Amino acid sequence: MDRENQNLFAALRAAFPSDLDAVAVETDDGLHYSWRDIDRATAMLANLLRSLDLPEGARVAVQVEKSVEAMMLYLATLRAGYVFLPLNTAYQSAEIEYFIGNAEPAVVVCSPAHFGWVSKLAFQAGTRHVFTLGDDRSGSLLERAMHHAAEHEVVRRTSGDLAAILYTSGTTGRSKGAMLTHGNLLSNARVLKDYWGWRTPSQEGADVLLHALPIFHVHGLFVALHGALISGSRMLWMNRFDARRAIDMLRRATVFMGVPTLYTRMLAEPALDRDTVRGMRLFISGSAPLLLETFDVWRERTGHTILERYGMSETLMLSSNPYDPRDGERRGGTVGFPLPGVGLRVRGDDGAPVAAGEVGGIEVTGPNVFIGYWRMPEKTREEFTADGWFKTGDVGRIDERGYVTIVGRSKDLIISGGYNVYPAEIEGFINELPGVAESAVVGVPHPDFGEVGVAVVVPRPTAEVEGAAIVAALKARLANFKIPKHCDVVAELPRNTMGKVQKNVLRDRYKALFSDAPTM
Ligand code: MLC
Ligand code: AMP
Repeated sequence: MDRENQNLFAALRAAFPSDLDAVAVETDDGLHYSWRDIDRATAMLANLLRSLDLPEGARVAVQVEKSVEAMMLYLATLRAGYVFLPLNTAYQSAEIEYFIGNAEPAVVVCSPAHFGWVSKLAFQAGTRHVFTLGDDRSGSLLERAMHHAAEHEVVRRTSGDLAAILYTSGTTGRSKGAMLTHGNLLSNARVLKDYWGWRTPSQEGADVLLHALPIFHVHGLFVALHGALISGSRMLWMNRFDARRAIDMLRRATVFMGVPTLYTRMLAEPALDRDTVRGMRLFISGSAPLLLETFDVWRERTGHTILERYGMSETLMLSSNPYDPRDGERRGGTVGFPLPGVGLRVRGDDGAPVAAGEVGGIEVTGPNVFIGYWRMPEKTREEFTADGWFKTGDVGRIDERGYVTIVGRSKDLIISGGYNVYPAEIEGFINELPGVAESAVVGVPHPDFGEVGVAVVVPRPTAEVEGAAIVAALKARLANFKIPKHCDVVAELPRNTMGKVQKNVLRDRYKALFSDAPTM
């Protein structure tokens, strides 16, 4: 018997509502896209990709501003059976050069304004096709796709076939590409649809998602987008988050997903009140710790209890506070229960299980867990236990009722406004600057971004080094969210008796630098 096509796009397409002329996406600047538009545009783009005669498993690397067309390019890549590789628009040339060199994409799509330098890097790395796509529907990609048919049979894929590669930085060394399969993405989307009670258009109170996150990371690209598509739900679409506009759009939405910064920014707006969120069913937060204070104030102001969940690029979503009150209350400061089908355990440093409530390393398993790092078998082996569980690098505990709390990270990672910043990467760049002997980057509390990086730099003897000049030099080389918000030049770094830099001492020294940062 012919097996069902396990291409993720086939499942998403099957969930489109029967009325294909209904509105699927409405942008904040007034554009409307029907389900039929999505079907036809993704078919044209998929036909364009197929016409390029790319090798099986070809990567399509995309660094473009958020737009509905960028979403369609993602869907078309799935539809055509290729591998999507999204890149943060903040990445600069040194970062892009690495990703393109490492992933060897057959196709690169970039913003029209960046075509000069991106195409040069891509052609040098052997990429044959470079297209452009602007957030105003400009660029060569759509021009070329217009000449292709608006029908396309979804390319067959098995659940184990690669669908996307997401680069994630490492504690040491360069970024690693987490390889996610059609099965990883689809199983997670289905679990979340059920667990969060998404309501399809045929149900009463059909859901409408306010999509306000970037679409180059797990949260906006997979959790939010797949959630809406696999439920046939309409999306209200913002290319860029703006708190005031978002509050206004919440009046017509039922589901919202954000990193904590989006919640604190909306709370800073007097317009946010119970009336604006009257029609809302669910607010979800993730990607970074949601402060208990934000959780409490949000509930007081809006009457809604934010549902916090936990995940990562390598594993997609792992745990969630309950949606259904019969499963328990949503507890601030926790990330809820392991999702159905996800195994989540806590292990001590010796790898042995810890008692309930005891802290240790979080390890996970399930159909959502990635299949390894792109062309890094050694790294992949290091991150899995002998019995096949993935070591998240997060430190936490599970209480007697089963709620998971993340208390810290064993990986040296700063999460700033929902973006990951690896100190080792920033230190590497700083240490290469003239006059620098060594440096340390630590995360400190920040009222807007939750946490931000602070650099502490030791100059070489007799060298004159200034903090502001270091920050300026980094700006030319690194994505803007990675730039330390402060840089101090000091005579020496605090070290323990083993000679290791005591980052905890530095974190303590700078913890009140952004003084109105919440302390909870
Ligand atoms: C912007 N800036 C940041 C920053 N974002 N600094 C630190 N951290 C950030 N996250 C700085 C810029 O460098 C710039 O500084 C200034 O702020 C203005 O830039 P901007 O681009 O205009 O900022 P803004 O549009 O306000 O962006 C803020 C934001 C954005 C919060 C809307 O960062 C954002 O969309 N974050 C969401 C990230 C996300 O989707 N994460 C999910 C990862 S998935 P200067 O000095 O240059 O002016 C994941 C797994 C999971 O983690 O579980 O979900
Ligand atoms: P990324 O590698 O960008 O996918 O980021 C994943 C990391 O974000 C996880 O390993 C956690 O450290 C962190 N994270 C995600 N969700 C939460 C959450 N709700 N609370 C605390 N940390 C989180």
